[in-house]
Amino acid sequence: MKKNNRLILALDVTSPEEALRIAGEVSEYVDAIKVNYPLALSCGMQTVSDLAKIQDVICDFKVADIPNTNRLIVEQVFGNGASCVIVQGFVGEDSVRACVDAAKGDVFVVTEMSHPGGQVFTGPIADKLAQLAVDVGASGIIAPATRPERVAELRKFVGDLLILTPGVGAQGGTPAAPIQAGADYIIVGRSIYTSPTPKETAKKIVEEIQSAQGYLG
Ligand code: OMP
Repeated sequence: MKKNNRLILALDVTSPEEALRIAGEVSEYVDAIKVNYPLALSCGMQTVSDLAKIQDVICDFKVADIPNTNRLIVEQVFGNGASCVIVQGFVGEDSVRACVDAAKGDVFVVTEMSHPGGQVFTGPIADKLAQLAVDVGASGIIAPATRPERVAELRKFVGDLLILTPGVGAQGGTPAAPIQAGADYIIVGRSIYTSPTPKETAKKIVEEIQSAQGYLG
């Protein structure tokens, strides 16, 4: 996955026309497009293949099953042109390892989730989930932009693995704080795809990321 803008679009829309229009509009400002169930279930995996012609696609299916089922899901993800997949770590090392073994690209493991409920169950085990990502050879982790201090703490466990941080904008996080805390990318959905001017909004977010990088020196 390229690292030009450090912005990933979470394209949680439910029409293929809207998905392709927004993806095309913002393409110069994003490094990848994240597809979750709303788009995949409404438009099918053909939309993943179509989007993959524009950008790297991350399938955010939060894969969370036994190893064999995980393998079958991950094979479908990469067989349809995606470059990355997001999986859950709480199902255990064997299940996550099955994803890494089946992947033809990057695997990212969810740690502490960004919403308030993420602090209840995922928060207390997040350090272990980050360590699991390292142990199985994943490419990186998902960490909460809504709690930049947790991004900084999780960085200590994952070394130079990638950290992707959702929760910017609609969930209250800012673009700058997670970058300053050590994130590699921020993930933004609603703030961009509900904007009347998605391209302008994406450009502004990238400028904020660049200012934060400047602040880091
Ligand atoms: P917005 O809140 O609209 O910017 O979208 C955030 C996107 O990131 C959605 O697609 C969520 O499913 C996803 N996400 C989180 O919001 N929090 C998490 O802890 C993990 C994810 C994710 O795995 O991407």
